[in-house]
Amino acid sequence: MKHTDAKNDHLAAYWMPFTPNRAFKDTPRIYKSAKGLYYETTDGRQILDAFSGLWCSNLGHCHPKITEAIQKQAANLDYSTAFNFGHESAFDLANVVADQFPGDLDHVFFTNSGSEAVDTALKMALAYHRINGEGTRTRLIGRVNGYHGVGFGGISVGGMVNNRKFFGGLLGGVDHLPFPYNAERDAFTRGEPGTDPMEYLKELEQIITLHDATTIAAVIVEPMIGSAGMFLPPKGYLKKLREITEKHGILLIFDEVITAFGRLGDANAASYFGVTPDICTMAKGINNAAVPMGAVIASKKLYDTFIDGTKAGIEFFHGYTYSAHPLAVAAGLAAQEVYKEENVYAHVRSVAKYFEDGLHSLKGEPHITDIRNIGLAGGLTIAQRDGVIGARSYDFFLKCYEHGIGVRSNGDTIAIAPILVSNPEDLDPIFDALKKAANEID
Ligand code: PXG
Repeated sequence: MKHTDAKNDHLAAYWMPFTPNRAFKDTPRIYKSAKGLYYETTDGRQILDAFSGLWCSNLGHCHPKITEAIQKQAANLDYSTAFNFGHESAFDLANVVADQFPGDLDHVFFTNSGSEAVDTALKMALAYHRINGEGTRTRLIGRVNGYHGVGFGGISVGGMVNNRKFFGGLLGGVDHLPFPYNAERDAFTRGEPGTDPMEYLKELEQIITLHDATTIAAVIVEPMIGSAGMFLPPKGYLKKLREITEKHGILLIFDEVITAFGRLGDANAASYFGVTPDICTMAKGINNAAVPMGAVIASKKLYDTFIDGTKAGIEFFHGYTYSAHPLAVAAGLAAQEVYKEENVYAHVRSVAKYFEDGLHSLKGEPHITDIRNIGLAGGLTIAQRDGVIGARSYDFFLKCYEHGIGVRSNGDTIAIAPILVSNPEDLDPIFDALKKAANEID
């Protein structure tokens, strides 16, 4: 082993993602097992998972049905290429997923992560226009503070500064819509703020005028803003966005990597908000994150354009060695059964108000300058200490962990995403820990 001598030096070889490596390796937090709502650490502590892993373990950890499905699949068909070959269960999962999306969102393309799903969706949009005889439509529009994974496409349309600024020129021809939330006015709103959505969307009309609609391929947004700290655009924003994009022949992509499969109390945000985009991305909850998986669902119109527009051969030059990996698919089919059998979406609706009240009861606690919620997703803003972004919210996160609760800090925010099968009594310890953290940090 190359690293042996210094304190915790055996941790050095692993370059950890999105982690302050130096700080972590000095004071590591290492999980050794998980069951239901809890992780167990190597030092024997039970941590209540108030972030569903990373917005993904929606049904709790090591669900026996999902574990069994993966084990069986591993012993029966460990791998099958998806290029020119299929396995039955991939078609089954595509049907189960398609049945849950509204309108003519009918055709599912499998990937292995949300980032791959986003880049797939962007490529689909560009290729669609080209096949459709509108090859001039190459511009993409994202949003300030948007998170669309870490591929070059995703960070180009994404709008979180640190995820972009180190990485060169990115994709050309990208614009960003304004962040659709104003903390001064909207702080402590329950659910969606009531602002006129055109306050934020008039800029889309200006971008369309500036570049001309015939140059714009797609707009991509998170229907619920996740990574930036759980924010909601105002009521009616997504409907208005649909109207404007449709009017100009611009494809609308919802990045549903977090919102698909129950987080809002519905199968996906498109259903929840009653707005049907042309493409949705998903990942995470699709198979409870037990094996890496993502997917893109596209409208019939889009799919038919590819299929009918190609005389022979491959219609979409895109795919991954592990697309529709049998273990991921097996986990997906099992997870989808559990969502149904345990009536998980309705359960989220039934506890959402309790969650909302519990979170908003923290108003007035030290350092908390905003509280937001929808379904079983919550966000807090923590006042900056000495003008240093994220310093106090990181302490807040560490303090929650000391109290046995796993949440997430990002910039000056704390996000809370309880496992979707949580009951009110499982949520109370989360509120207690948040309150203690607010009172115990400087
Ligand atoms: N789109 C959205 C909307 C996401 O939330 C991705 C794409 C990328 O998925 P992969 O599977 O490539 O990681 C995500 C991922 C956070 C946080 O702090 C959220 C994600 C990832 C890391 C941190 O909220 N979501």
